[in-house]
Amino acid sequence: MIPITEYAGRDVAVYGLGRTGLSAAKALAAGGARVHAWDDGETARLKAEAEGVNVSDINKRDWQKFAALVLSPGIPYRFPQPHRLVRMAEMMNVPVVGDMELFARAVQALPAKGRPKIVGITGTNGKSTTTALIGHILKEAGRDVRVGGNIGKGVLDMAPLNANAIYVLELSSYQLDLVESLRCDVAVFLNISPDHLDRHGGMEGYVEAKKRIFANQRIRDVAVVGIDDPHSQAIAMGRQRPGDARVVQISSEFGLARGVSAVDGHLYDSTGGQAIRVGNLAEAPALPGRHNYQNAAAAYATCSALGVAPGRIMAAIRTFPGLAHRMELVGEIDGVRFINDSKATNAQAAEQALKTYPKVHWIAGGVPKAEGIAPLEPWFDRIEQAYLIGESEADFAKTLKGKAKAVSCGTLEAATQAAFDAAKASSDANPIVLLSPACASFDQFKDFEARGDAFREIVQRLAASVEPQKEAV
Ligand code: UMA
Repeated sequence: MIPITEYAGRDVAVYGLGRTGLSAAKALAAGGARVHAWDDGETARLKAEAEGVNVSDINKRDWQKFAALVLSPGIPYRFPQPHRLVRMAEMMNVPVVGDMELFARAVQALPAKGRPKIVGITGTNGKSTTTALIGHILKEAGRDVRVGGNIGKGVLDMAPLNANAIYVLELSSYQLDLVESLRCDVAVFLNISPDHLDRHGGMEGYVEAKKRIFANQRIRDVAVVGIDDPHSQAIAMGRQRPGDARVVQISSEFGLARGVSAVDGHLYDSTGGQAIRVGNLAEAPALPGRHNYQNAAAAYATCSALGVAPGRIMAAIRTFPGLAHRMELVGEIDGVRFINDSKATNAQAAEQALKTYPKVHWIAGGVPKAEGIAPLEPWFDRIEQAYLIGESEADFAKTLKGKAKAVSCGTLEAATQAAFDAAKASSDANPIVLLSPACASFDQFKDFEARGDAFREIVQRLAASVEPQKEAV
């Protein structure tokens, strides 16, 4: 834990007691603040209480005494409209901060020589993989590295600050909205496409939130920027004023005269003006597909900026184990491979998976995003059959009608069974059952992790039910 001493002896309201709020409440209390923590959910309150957090209904407290409101990123800050308690804080002149801001200020308060390095990673897709990959490379290179943030670990839950450490932080647009002082030694901006627009008042607000990752960077810092989409390209071009951090452009689509490129998986470093071949990403089994080439290029550029030699980076890229729920192989039964890509909660993310495999038995559906699966039409010819689940069943069936075969299955269990039966019966030599829902999970699961875990368990049960028959034969 990273104790926060900034509010020692003062009262602080903490709202939301998930991963962020719980860790912030504990860190503030450890630093001497009087914490008043609240969550609208009883389960979260009971859990916090059991962990020693002072739970008290901040709706009923005197807001004049609060020195700050620590807001969880999932609670609306500005859009669709500010949460009632955000309005209350603003009315009472109580500053609203996020856990990242508390972390950033704690780092800034250290003497220059005692400050750890901070690597921040944002983007619409690929940020968790890139974050984990950077963490893996730095660890393999013998660095004292800590990985957290949106990837699933509250930043204040991480090991205490020390001068030699490198904090590798996945930053969501929600978290960036609540940050003022964060200065990233290396800021990674992977890509941007419409997502979470309701929380940012539209695309412009979303881009502005993401761009905050560069705030406070200085000339000696590094900005690693993907240039494979128009918004990111404009951002890379716009960051060339005197005093800006050094920009390293990355691409998985273009060979770059200056930058890091990974076209067709061939990783080249031309940051010095001359293209140096680093390696072939085909040797990295956990990083298939063009989107992963972009992630690898970003991780390479970052670790290189932190002084890790190209050969060491490439060796670590080869051994990267991958992340759960992102194109994760969760089983193989009778030659049918099951891929868990539950993290694909929008069409752009699902597109990455569909692009990777020539033919798939595709399980999709849940709570759809505004654009549904229409943007995936160029890849519909890769669908042997779609197995539809959840709230979006009828909508997706309509979009696929006449373009790809689809069956409505209702549940993940029924979809997996049906996909397995059809895949096994197909003439394809290496059939793939792919769960890449292009939807949020909340209609049937707690979150995408629970959905992916459920898929893994269903596959395990299927494997167990198939095994005894084999033995009997
Ligand atoms: N709550 C209320 N009142 C409300 C709304 C929520 O009391 O009106 C309470 C809920 O009851 C719950 C808590 O707030 O107990 C949840 O807070 P939260 O949604 O901010 O979730 P955390 O557990 O703190 O997790 C957050 C990130 N979640 C979101 O931004 C939605 C996690 O990212 C992150 O890993 C974690 O902080 C640690 O940094 C998850 C995510 O889905 C993976 N992120 C989005 C994404 O990647 O697309 C942005």
